[in-house]
Amino acid sequence: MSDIEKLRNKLAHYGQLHLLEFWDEINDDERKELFEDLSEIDFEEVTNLYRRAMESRANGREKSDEHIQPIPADRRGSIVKSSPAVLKAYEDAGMEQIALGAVAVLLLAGGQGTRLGVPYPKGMYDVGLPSRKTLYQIQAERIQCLERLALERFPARNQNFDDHRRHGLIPWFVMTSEHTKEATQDFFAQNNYFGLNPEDVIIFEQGMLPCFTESGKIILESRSRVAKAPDGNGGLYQALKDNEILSKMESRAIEYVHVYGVDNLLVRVGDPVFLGYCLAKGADCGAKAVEKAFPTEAVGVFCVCDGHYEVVEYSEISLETAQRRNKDGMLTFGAGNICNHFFTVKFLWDVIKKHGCSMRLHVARRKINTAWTGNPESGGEPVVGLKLEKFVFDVFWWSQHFATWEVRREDEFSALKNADGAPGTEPLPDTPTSARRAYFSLHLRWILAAGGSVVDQQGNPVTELSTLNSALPCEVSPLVSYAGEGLKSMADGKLFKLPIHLTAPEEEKLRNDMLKNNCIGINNLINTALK
Ligand code: UD2
Repeated sequence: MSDIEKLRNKLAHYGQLHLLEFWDEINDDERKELFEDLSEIDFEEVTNLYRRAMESRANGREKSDEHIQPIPADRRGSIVKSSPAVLKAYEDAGMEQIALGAVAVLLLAGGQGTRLGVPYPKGMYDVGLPSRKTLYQIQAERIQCLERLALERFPARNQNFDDHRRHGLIPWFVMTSEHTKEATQDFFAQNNYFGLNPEDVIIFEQGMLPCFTESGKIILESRSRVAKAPDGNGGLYQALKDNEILSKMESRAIEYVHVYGVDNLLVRVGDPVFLGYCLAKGADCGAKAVEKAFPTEAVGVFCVCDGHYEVVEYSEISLETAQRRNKDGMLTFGAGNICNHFFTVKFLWDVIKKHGCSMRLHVARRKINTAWTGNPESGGEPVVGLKLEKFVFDVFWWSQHFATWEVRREDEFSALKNADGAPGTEPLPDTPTSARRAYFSLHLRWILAAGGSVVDQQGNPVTELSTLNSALPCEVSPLVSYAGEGLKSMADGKLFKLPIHLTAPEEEKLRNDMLKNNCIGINNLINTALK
C-alpha cells in the first residue's frame, strides 16, 4: 500500500478524510507540504483531546459555580496588609535565594497577540516609551537590575560572582510557539540579548494543536495546510517535558521559578517579595492577585473548587458568580489572576511526571482561516472554529500548599491586550496608551517618593498622575531601579521638569541617540535635576 493510501485509511478511520479534499487539485510541492503536515499529527491523541475538551465544556463552569469558594484567609497574603518589616523579611528571603542562584524566571511568550493586531511576537512590541524599549528589553533589564541588587545585599552568598556572571545568576527561560520562536530568537540575537549572556536566555517551543469545527472535523487553513494554534499557555508543562527544561534547571541548581505573561508592562520579573512570601508560606505553587477592577474584567479569579485550588477564567465564569458580593460589598470572587505564578521545581516535576497528560482542556471559539470558503488558494474567509487550549494555572488543582499574594494594581499590573482604537471609537481597556500611562505614573511616584519634585513645562508642580500624558513622559530605566529603590541619590531634593527619563550610566548610547533624534521632546532634560 502506498504512503498516501495508508494516510487515506488512517484519516478515514478517524473521520478526517476531508483533509484530502483538495489532493487531486494541488501540485506536487503542496502535496508534499500537506502530507508532512498530516503525518505530524497524532490522530489518536488529537481526537481524544477534542473529545475530552467537548466533555469538559459540556460539564462546564456553570455547574461548578455552586461548588466554588474563595481562597481561605490563611492562604492569602497582601502587600497592603503586611507591615514594612514583614515585607522586608520576605524581600530578604527572596533576594537570598536569587543571590544563591536558586531562582529562574520563565516567560510565556507563545501567544499570537491577535487582539493587539501585530504580526510579530508581542515581546517585540514597542509601547511608545521615550527609550523605545520593547517588552523583551524591559524584562531583560529588570533581570539585570535584580541580579545586581541581590548580589549587593548578599555578596557572601555567591562567592563566585564572576563565574555567575558568565553562567547567569537568574536564567531566563522563554517559551515560544511556532508563531513566535524564530522572530524571538532573531530579535534577541540582533540586540545582543539586551546585555544578558546568551547562555542565560533559553528559548524553547510549545506545541500546536489542530483547530476543529463544532462537529470535530479538523480545519484546513489552506488547500495544503492544516489550521493549527498553540496549545495554550498550559502547554508549558508538555513543553517543559519535551525540551527537558526541568533537567536544565536542575543542572543549574534552580529550585524556584517565577512564571509570567509577556504583556504586563509593570511586571516585576523574579519579584523577591513574592518569592519570599511563597517561601514563608511553604508554597509549592503561588500566584499574584489584584483586586478585580469590575466584575467582568478579563482576568480569571482564584477559588477553591471541591477542595482543590483553581482559577476560573473570565471566559468561563457565569455573570452571576462574577457579580456575587459579600455583605461588605466586596466581590466574593474578587481576587483577579495576573498571570504571575510561583512554582517549586519539585512541583513542576510532579506535574509532568504524574499529571501532564491529564490537564484540562478548554475550548475557545475563534475565527479561523480556511480553504473551505472564498478563494481556497489564498486561504479564504475565516470560519468560526474551535481552538483547544490548556491553561497554565490548571495545575493549581494538584497543589498541596497553594498561596495567593495580593499586590497593588497601580504598581504591578498594566496589561497590553488591545490596540488603541481609532479616534472617535469607544476606548478599549489594556491598550498601549493605558500601559504607558501606568508606567509613567508609577515612575513619577517613585521619583516623588525618593524626595524629588516634578514640574510640568509651565513650572506647575506635578503630583497628580492626571497631569501626566504621553507627550510628557516620565520614564525610569529598569537598569536604574527595579521597584523604586536606589533613586535617592538621583532625586532627593532635586527638581525635575517633565519630560523625565532617568537612565543608567551604561545607557550613554541610548541618551545620545535620543538627543540626536530629538526623541519626543526629551532634549537636554535627560537626567537633569534643576535646583
Ligand atoms: C491571561 C490569564 C487571565 C488573566 C490575564 C491577565 C490565562 C489562561 N489567563 O488571560 O486569567 O490573568 O492573562 O492579563 O493565563 N501564551 C502562550 N501560549 C499560548 C497562549 C498564551 O505562551 O498558547 C502566553 C501569552 O503570550 C501571554 C500569556 O500566555 O504571555 C497570557 O495569554 P493571553 O494574553 O492569551 O491570556 P489572557 O489575556 O486571555
